[in-house]
Amino acid sequence: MHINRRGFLSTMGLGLLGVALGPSGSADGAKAKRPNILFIAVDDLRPQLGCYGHTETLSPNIDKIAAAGTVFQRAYCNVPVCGPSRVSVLTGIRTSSRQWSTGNLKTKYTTLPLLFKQNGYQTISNGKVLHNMSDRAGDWSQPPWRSVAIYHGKGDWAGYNAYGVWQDKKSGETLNPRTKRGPYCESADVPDNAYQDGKVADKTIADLKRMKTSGKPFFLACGFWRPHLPFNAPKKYWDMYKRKDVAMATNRFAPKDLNAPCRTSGEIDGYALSGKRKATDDFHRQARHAYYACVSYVDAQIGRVVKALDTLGLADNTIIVVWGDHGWNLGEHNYWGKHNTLNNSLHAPLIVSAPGTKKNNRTNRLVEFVDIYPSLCELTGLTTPGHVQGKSFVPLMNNPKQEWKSAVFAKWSGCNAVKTDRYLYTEWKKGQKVTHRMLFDHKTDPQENTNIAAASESKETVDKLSKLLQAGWKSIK
Ligand SMILES: [Ca+2]
Repeated sequence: MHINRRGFLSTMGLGLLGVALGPSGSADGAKAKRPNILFIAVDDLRPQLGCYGHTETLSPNIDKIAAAGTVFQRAYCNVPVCGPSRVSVLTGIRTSSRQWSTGNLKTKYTTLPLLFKQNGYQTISNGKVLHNMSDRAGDWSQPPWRSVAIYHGKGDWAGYNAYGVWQDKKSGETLNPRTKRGPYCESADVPDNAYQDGKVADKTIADLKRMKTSGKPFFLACGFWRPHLPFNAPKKYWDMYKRKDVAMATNRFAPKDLNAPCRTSGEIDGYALSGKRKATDDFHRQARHAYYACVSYVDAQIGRVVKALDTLGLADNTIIVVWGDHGWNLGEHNYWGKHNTLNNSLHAPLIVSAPGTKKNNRTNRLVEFVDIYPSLCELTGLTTPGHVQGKSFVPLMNNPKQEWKSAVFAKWSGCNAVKTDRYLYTEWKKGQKVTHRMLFDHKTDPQENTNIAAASESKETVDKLSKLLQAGWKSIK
């Protein structure tokens, strides 16, 4: 048992384990009832949620978790793509866009699930947690579980469909001629567990029932596949929205004076019903409608899991973390995807509820995904390993307005970015020479419609932010 006494006591001071300790307040009591963690990852979920003020999207179950804890209103991923972002969360290391698995990290590290496993937790991985199922499979108490062994299979629609990705026969008649994949969205009239996320919820609920009687604390990771492409969700979730009421992005153009190699991937064009259609109003409305349906579908699965937690009497001693692995552009700048350092790609949802912390809490302070690892250590009284490159955000869960990090950092292929209270600045370099810059003033231009990096009045800001990028995350307190 590696309890850091100082960390434990400071946690006690915040009253975080007050519920867990029981009337005796003894350390043994805390040891016996160390908080569980329900760790919910949602693929490609941008903060398109009611609790982030997006009331056009229906997410009542995530909003309920938010009401019981803290919404990090300005949380940033460290890499805007699935695999590397997930590696950064589960290792606490600032990854690059090439680090799709933990295997090529040079730092010596213990992953978050391994740390919990070493400290008496049952660690479970259901659905998409790390990008590859085999990555650090031994760090979990049981082999990672997915409803199908392989997701990124090769072959045509029939092969994909075998994994339940598409459920509607019409999808099989609507293939992308190049990839032979089905449409980028689908609204089959099927039950929740016809698609993978319903199965992930079923498995997670079964695990909760099993763990209720095991007597051990758990770190239960539950990774939902939607709203990642293809935007497939049961029809009933599409029916929650009226197409005509779905608002399109108001900035369907490239940022003015962009002059930088900022783009998005062609991922969506690997599916049918995309391509040239992307510029049309029909597509903009349909794609947003489809994304919202997927958000509501996943939200309902999260609701089922949280309800089971409650019914089983586990809720009072369970920390819940909900995070999307990065943001997404839903037609803004005519982008459909992530893969750049625009705010829409880097800004991601992060919601944490923990026993003994403030409810209905929200903070505007800047946090980043490498901060999740040390925060979970603090909330459970474990020592944060020395390799971790983040800072615990737990103090913000009780005092959301206190002084905090003045900047957070992100990397993408060929560039580095820094987000401060006011600005988001990106730099591309060849050797030591800066080749391109991108600067947005979020105070005057939150939609990022004008790159002001080359403007003469930006010179002082650019110099300052360039130096900050050079100094890096270690220079930030
Ligand atoms: Ca993702």
